[in-house]
Amino acid sequence: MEESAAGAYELLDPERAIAYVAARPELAAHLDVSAVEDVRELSDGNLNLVFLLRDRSGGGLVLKQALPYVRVDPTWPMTPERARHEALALRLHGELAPGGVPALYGFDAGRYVLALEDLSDHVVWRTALNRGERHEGAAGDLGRYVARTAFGSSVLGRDPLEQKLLLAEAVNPELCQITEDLVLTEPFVEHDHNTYLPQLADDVRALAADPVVRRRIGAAKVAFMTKAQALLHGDLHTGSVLVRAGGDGEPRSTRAFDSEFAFYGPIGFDLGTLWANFVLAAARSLALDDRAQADWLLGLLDESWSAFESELRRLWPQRHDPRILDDTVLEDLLDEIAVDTLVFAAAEATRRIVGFAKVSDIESLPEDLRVGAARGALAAARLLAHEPVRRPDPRLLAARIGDVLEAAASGGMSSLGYLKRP
Ligand code: SR1
Ligand code: MG
Repeated sequence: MEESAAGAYELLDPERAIAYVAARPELAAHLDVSAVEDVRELSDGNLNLVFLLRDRSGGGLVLKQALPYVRVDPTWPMTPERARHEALALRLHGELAPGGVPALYGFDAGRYVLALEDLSDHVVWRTALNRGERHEGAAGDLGRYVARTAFGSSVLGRDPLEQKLLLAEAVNPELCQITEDLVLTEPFVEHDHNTYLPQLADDVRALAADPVVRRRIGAAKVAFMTKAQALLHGDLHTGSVLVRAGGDGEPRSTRAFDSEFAFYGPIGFDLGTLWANFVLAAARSLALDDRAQADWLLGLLDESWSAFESELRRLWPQRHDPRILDDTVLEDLLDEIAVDTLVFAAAEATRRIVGFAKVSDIESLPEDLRVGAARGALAAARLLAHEPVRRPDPRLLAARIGDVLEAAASGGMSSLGYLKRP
């Protein structure tokens, strides 16, 4: 039994997972408990227990249980209520962006368990990217997912009374605090959570002391805490995305999962998190001397943004209140979201190099290559934070980021992030 503020609850293990499903007739359509052939623990994120159960006739489901602490650091208490937030987001996002998230088969508020669609024919996108694979169309799918969920959960597409009730239900203070600390504060100050290779000490100091960075990140933190535009995924990095390539009669599939950080926040936060992780993947590719893959990855900035923008424009005629929301409002909103995207991307790229939760794109590189990749990511973050406060051309931006990453990967950049003279 595990204690939480809400009381004690029993944690799952492989045996209990079978008994759990057996006791829930509503899950029988997805798994034949009398014919279970495999129960696998998949818990590889930072927070939760995850089990995949499969039966002999091809049925299967996933059980995900929130622990009352951080899985990778059990001394860090964490509300299991986050499971309710994930269920809320999965339900609403599933309605607004069909096929964009795993199906939710059930939610158990007493044991903080979600029963989810078996997506074991998919792969975590970060894993695929680390292998140098390309999943064409996935970034566009995610741009459309963000547009549909943002439009449909916000006052743009929803009755304002209903939207306010949803917003109240989605207030997620503990998980937001993690992001406020880990993404938008700690990497830019001295903190015990910060760890990095000693060769990067000057880069980290220079970034944190840069007055433009401090001003933009500070403003971004205020925006994160106050700009309740839409029900976001809240943690939309490439490790929160499952992809399946199309072929053999199966369509392509892209699913955003792990939405426990969902809350009403600035739409650019989801896009910026994605952008940063494309940049980190590109830094890895350049460290491995694969410029073609890095160019493809940096092209995903444009692919995701263009899909987002086109979808928002497509939905715009269905806006809830066209009496006063005319087309100029849409243009201003797109400008605002793009500018937010830039700075949230800067924060996410920085924290994945400096802060508590690192990424395998960089961490799995041998140390001699890791320095250049990490230095490039920090320089790219600085570049993003220095962008003018206007809607960028993502292709031109990507080209500049590519140059910075390449210079760092090839040792052509000093520790302060400036290009060395040839
Ligand atoms: C303590 S949680 C650390 C990180 O893991 C999650 O996936 C979020 O990205 C969070 O910042
Ligand atoms: Mg996660």
